[in-house]
Amino acid sequence: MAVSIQSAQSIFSNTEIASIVPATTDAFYKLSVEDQLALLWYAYTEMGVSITAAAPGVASMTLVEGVLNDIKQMSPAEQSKTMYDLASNADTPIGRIYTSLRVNTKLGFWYELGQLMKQGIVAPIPAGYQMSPEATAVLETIKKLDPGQQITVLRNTVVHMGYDPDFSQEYGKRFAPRSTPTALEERVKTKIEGISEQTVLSYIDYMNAFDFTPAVGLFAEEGALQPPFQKPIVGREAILNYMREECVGLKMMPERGVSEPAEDGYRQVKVTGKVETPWFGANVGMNIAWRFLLDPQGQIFFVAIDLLASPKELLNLIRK
Ligand code: 45D
Repeated sequence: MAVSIQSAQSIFSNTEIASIVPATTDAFYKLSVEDQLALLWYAYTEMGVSITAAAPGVASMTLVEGVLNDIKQMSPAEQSKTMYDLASNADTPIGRIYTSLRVNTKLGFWYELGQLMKQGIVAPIPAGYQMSPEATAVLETIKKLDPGQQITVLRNTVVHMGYDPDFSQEYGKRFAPRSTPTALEERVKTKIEGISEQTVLSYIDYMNAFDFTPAVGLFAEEGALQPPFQKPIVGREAILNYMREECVGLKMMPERGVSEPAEDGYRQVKVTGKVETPWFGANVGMNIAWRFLLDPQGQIFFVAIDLLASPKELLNLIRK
């Protein structure tokens, strides 16, 4: 059987991913919009981990200052309506602006709104609001997740708000801003126990330096990158746009891995370790696996990034 992106998706298929995250996200979407907003508020304020002060720096907040100022001028009822419209994907001017934003800016927007709600400048969730039993159950599930899984659920809900029928989810067709890579003298070389494949080591080093052009150069022309719970992003240009949009500020800390020959001269490599987001820094270490399939030239034909079910999966390096 020839190697394809589809066949590559099942390398190291015994990796246990945190499927509780998409399951919880689906349960969330079945709730009323009022319940969704209240649940997010309780989850966010009671989560036990908080956003680091430096975080909004990755968010290009100038893009949303106008919208935030407009919201501040509104009556409390209009403010609540604006949040309701965003969460229910209503076709409004703010909904359309919101959808065009990068993920980090969407998160920054809600971070600001959350601060304003705490200060009483934006309408809070009404005191004494009673969530439905279903919403209470989803909230309880979220509270029991590990912090890396909790913040992934929150992020998912924020990403899906807003409205735009013409918006392209295809990264290849979107403009993505560039950022400045870390200076060469400030870079640190990664070591991964059990791994000597230069492609894999360079991938981590370039990603940690936010040097996305050479990082993408490690991929085969039609190579693919599959983020957690998403479809593969195929081709260098699309991957580059994705990285520019979503990978600035990430800290990758691979710990160990295995490498073994695969069919047709390919090689499969699994690496486990932690990833930190600029939003939570060292407060939240996400347990991650990278499953690489390298082609005979040593280029990345496929890499899946998985959010692991539990910390014990960090040690699951069985060759399968
Ligand atoms: O509605 O190698 C209120 C890739 C109430 C790339 C609120 C990767 C009302 C390749 C509370 C105000 C990227 C795939 C809302 C690796 C309301 C690669 C606010 C992996 C919404 C390793 C809510 C990277 C707020 C990974 C403020 C796994 C919520 C990155 C804020 C994961 C939530 C990053 C935030 C994650 C969540 C970041 C800031 C999961 C951030 C999550």
